[in-house]
Amino acid sequence: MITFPEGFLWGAATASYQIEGAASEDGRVPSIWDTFSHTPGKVRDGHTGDVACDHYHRYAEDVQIMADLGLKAYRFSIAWPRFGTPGFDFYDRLVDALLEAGIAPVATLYHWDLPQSLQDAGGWTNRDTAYRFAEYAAGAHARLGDRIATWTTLNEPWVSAFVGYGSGRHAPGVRDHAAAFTAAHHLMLAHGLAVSALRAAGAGSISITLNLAPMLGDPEPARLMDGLANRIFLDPLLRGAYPDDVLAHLRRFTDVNLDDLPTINQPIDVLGVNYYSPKHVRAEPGAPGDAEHPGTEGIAIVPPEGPVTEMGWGVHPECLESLLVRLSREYPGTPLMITENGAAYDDKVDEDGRVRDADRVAFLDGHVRAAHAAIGQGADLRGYFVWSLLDNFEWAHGYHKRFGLVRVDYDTQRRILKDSAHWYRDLIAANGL
Ligand code: IFM
Repeated sequence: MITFPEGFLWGAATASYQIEGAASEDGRVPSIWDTFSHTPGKVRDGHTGDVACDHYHRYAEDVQIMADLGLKAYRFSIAWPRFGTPGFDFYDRLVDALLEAGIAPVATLYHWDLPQSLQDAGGWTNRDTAYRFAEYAAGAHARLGDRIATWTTLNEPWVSAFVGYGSGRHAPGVRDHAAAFTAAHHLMLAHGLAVSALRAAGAGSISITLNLAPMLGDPEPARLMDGLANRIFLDPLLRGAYPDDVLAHLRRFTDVNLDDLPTINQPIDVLGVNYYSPKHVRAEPGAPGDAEHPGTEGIAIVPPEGPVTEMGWGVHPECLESLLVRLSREYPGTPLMITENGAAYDDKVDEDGRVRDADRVAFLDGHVRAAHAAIGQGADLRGYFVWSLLDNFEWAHGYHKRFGLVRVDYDTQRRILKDSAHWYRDLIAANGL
């Protein structure tokens, strides 16, 4: 039996556009994902988040499910497009229901649903967006700060910048290497400004969540890819400087204002880590380079060997362990939280109505054990959130990829607890395995 430290925070995560629906209710304004998903050819089968899991209306049922699972915390995101509208009251209702159920609300301020009006002015390539974000953060805290203890500024800025503005696979669908680096810098500036605003307002615990992908393979390409995906955020945020190799690379494409670094480098209380999979790379002369890692000509990302999830992502729990240990050693003093970990599988509902997702249980079991092993090696890990509570809108894949502990039937909105949900409930109850 492995046991986690007392008070370890077991939770599950979701995000506004992926589950809420109610896209044009109560004053919500369009976001870049509304525009993108309604643009033909951008999202598989033309799926949109218009209805999603209808969580906006069914939140009470969903909170009851969380309570039944014994979740200690729920990580959700606040839709910026509802800020300043009557629809923002939804978060009052949600947070109150969570607190009543004894579940700690962990709020993310930005999980990719930028108001379209800001995109029309340049989005994250416009420095002003960072200042608008800090205003929104302060305003959201003014409304909910009396009840939300933990505030996360951004979810996965690498994805916002390099998938949104580099490859264009995500909203806003821009393909421009310089824009991607500029967006990354402005996202970090937005974080820093928001941390100051939240701190000044008395926010309890403040964090940012990064998706961190260990790079495996030939050492030199792996180091560059690590710089472009991981250290490009870790170092400015936690050390106040771009790593030299990253800065040299970035300058091939654009320039950023290095005077922003002290603003970016605000003390935070927790670093959120989203971990799914490593990337395997090798030197390959003549390779064009990957659009999400601008300028990696001569480097190829190679398909994983061994088992993969429905996303095609390799299953490597040992990389979670080494990542957590690395973070604790290279960026000491910042407690860690796994804010997302999970897997998409092609679940089926059996004739008896049960979802036997043994592959997901095995995935989660392996990663929870890896997290425990990392603690044993000194990683200051405070909690673990499964992605995701519910099956939901998986961005460009639409509803085709199911990550949930809970199955959602999108025709009826019926929720079915998968075997993994029962497994997770038992894990939480025992605080171990
Ligand atoms: O669904 C996403 C989530 O929005 C951000 N992290 C990764 C998940 C799975 O792709």
